[in-house]
Amino acid sequence: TRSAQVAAIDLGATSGRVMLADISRGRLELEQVARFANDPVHIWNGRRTALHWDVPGLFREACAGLAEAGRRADDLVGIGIDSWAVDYALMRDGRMLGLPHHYRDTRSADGVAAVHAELGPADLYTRNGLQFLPFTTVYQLAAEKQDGLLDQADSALLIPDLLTYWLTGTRGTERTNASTTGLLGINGRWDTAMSERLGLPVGLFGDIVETGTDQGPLLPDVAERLGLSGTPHVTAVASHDTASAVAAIPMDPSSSAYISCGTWGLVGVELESPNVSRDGWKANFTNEVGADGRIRYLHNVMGLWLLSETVRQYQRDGYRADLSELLAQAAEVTPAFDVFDTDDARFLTPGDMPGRIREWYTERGMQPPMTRPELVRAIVESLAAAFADSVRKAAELSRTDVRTVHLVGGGSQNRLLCQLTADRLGLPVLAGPVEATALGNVLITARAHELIDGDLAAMRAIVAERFPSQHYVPRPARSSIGFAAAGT
Ligand code: LFR
Repeated sequence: TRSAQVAAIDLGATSGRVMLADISRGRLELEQVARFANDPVHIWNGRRTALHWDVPGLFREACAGLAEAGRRADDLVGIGIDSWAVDYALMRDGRMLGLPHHYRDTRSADGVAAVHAELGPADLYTRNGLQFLPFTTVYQLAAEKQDGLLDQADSALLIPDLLTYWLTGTRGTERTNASTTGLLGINGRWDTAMSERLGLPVGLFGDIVETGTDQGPLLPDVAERLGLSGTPHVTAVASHDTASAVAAIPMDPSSSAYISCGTWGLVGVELESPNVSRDGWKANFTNEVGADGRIRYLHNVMGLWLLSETVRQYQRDGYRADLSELLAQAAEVTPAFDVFDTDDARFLTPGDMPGRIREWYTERGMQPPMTRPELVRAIVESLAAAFADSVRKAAELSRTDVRTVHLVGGGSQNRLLCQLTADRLGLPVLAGPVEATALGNVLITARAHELIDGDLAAMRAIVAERFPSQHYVPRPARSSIGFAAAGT
């Protein structure tokens, strides 16, 4: 086999990175070549201040990373791009119409009301199979329509597809990410009847691009600017970051649940086909498309966002907080409080997270965690409780005999979180790999270039061999703190 490398651009809501992988000759080496903060921007729009993604800045950092990847590689043949889901850029005549809105912007509340006035949540669920999240693309578009901006657009691109377009000039909407928009029917085709009924433009997202499709070489001027003389091609990988992560989880789907824990905690199982049961709808479980046509049957739990926003608030308060220090202190706390409901909508938008958490308790006449270590402990306990709860629900709803729980992503480095999750479930938690998303990304590109072959199971076997997980055994007689009534 040849010696060749592929690069992954992986954009998370908190940070982005460019990774370089050498997957030739039965090897899988992954190296980080760039890492950068993803800092959204608040911009006045004449009526209010809106929250946007700085996509030109992200593109600049990604390009710098690609140039560095090219310098380190001897033969860079492929590039894959993944990011968070649902958000999009409106386009006209090939140009971007303003910065994409951030899914944590508050505008979608109006969109939710407008959509639900026409199609109730239960109807929507039978059509698209998605859990309710107020920022799903369909709601954002409905809000956009009220702004009057939608009329000006001739198309829209999801974030990874936007970067693919800027790199190659090729346009399309990759399937896994298309499945998060709410506009795709459970049958895998755009639900044009629904768009018509909601008064949304039909065909805004163009053709679906199947995962693994070659999107062509870099534009000549891009290749030249980045010094990539071999002119690598861009592959449409499983461009929804969670789909990439799940593709790289070293699991046996018939007996495992997973938690992909970064900014969000995505908790569920992998299925062969969608499950749109009424119970699943009530439990707010989603059917998103995964690599190789699998279904990611999962629920969104708030995730590490709660910790990062808390640390941000402490810093605003003038406390020089360090998350690892706070977590070490939190591990020593004897919890004298109940867990809170991490799914509460008040935690979605940026702001004073410690204040909102304390408010959640006091509203119920409950004793809130007071000190910083107590508050951090409450967050980790509550996330672990929510993870355990969603694992149990996923198992029950899908009738999966879950014996192992895989926890991947940044959260797999949080030892307290992994241990508490194992304790609450009474099941072993296998933690890692940390970079599951980037691994899923590079594996699909490598397969498209025939550097590896095989199905998902074969790809997962490569990950299992090369990235052994850390085992957390449940502690039997732990006096765990209970669920608050409203949290379950
Ligand atoms: C995780 C993720 C989730 C999606 C959320 C918003 O990064 O992609 O899967 O629900 O971000 O796009």
